[in-house]
Amino acid sequence: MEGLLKSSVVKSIVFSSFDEFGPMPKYMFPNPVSEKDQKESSEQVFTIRDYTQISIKNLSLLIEDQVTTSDENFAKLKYFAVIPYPDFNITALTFFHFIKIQGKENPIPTAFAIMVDENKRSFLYNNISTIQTIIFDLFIKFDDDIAKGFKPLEQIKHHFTELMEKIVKMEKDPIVPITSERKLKIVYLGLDSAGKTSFLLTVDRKYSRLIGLKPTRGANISTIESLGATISLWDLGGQAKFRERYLSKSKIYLYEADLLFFFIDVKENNRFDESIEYLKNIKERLDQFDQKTPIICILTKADPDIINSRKIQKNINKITSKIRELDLNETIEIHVTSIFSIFSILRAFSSGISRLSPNRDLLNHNLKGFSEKNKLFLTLILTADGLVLSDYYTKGYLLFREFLEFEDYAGETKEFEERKIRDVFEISAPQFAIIYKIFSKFKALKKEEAIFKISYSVILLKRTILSGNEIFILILIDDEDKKDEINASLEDFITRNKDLLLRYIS
Ligand SMILES: Nc1nc2c(ncn2[C@@H]2O[C@H](COP(=O)(O)OP(=O)(O)OP(=O)(O)O)[C@@H](O)[C@H]2O)c(=O)[nH]1
Ligand SMILES: [Mg+2]
Repeated sequence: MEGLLKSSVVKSIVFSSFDEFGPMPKYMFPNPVSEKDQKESSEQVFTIRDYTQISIKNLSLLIEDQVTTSDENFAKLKYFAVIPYPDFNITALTFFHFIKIQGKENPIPTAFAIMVDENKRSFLYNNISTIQTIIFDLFIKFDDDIAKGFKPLEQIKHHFTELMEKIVKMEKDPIVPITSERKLKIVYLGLDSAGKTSFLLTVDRKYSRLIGLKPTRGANISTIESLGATISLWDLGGQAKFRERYLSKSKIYLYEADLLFFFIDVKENNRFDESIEYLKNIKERLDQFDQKTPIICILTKADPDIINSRKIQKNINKITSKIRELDLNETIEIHVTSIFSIFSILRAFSSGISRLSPNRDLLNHNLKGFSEKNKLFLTLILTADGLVLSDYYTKGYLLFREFLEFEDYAGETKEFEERKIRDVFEISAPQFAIIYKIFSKFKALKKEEAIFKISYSVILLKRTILSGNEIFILILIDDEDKKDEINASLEDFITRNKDLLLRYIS
């Protein structure tokens, strides 16, 4: 094992569990050294105290903001997160899950961390899906092995050796070189005039350039720096002659894409089949590369003045079912947008970016716990650009809507049920518009905290700085008197989750 670790980017691995004595490191590689040996060592080595500190930090991320759920559901909770440990100059990919052990009443929270040097963390991001699969495989066997109780290190060691063998093998055949920065490739695809360049410019806030937009000739690659990562945006002009080129040279255009946005103009129902054909061809290429690139479908040009019209609603339904036919596993996310509703574009873009975050699920889990505990209706964590890093909303939130009547849904047939789900977007749209307006106002105020009243509800806004990045928390409550209590609990939440935000995508 020591040899494997020496030949790998991975410096150390630790499995911790939360037992009667609190968070404890159970299995550690390499073996912890004494404090004296640590002082004398020229390399970085960990003492039992270091490993314990890492275990405490890991497990507190999982268990502090407990979401109300039954034991069986606990067993289903599995999360990955990339977490920094600045004290040790390391970053870890950590796997959290609960293990059922015979004789113990409750499933035991555990954390398993694979640690690399801080400046080599791109290794974790770039190989994340492969490493995740390796870890999943390990714990299927491991959980079985310890179902009757934890075993001595010698009897359990082979699981971890196997994992390291697989990782070392993977490193010999690197997909992407290890750099100190994560590089991401996002590709925009769709027929000509679908609205790709407009979407991109709206995200980029270059409104003035929206007027007199020319068709994109071939690939237009731009780079943005966001959340510590370099993101290259490939805007692939959609005229037929270009489309053929992307498909035949998919090794250049689609290979290694981290995320794909596919655009369809909702007004052009006579081009739906052509669009679907293109999407199908793209999916085939991705499958050839064995690439599990997330696809976000953007239904564009659903402008506020026409979105509720019969025709547009019919078109949305039609294209949605065509996409679903193509994608039986429903991995493709569908968003409805308009350049006249910036928030619709930011929501869709945020949703895509969040797919690139290994920390998204754990962050959402913790935000849910925090929001439930404080009985909040809506909680958003935003960047200064308005990107939503994490969100939580309840049905109660919809009661705040001041624009529509609930009675429409008196008859709860299945059809109504489905319509209701899709309508959540449309119903909440006007409120999001207000929320974004308030958010922009607050940003301009340059204050740390502010309260805005909108009829019967109160929006509480807070600004915080994480390693030089501004982060905003937006909370919707029904009663201003709850403010102090929420504030206290929020401080706590931010402190505990700041590392998940810090390593959101890079
Ligand atoms: N009403 C409305 N028009 C839009 C919207 N988005 C884009 N458009 C218009 O649609 C036209 C085409 O938009 P582009 O963004 O250039 O489309 P594209 O997908 O980049 O087209 P190619 O570069 O040829 O592939 C422009 O005239 C835009 O102003 C929208 O949300 N609503
Ligand atoms: Mg274009």
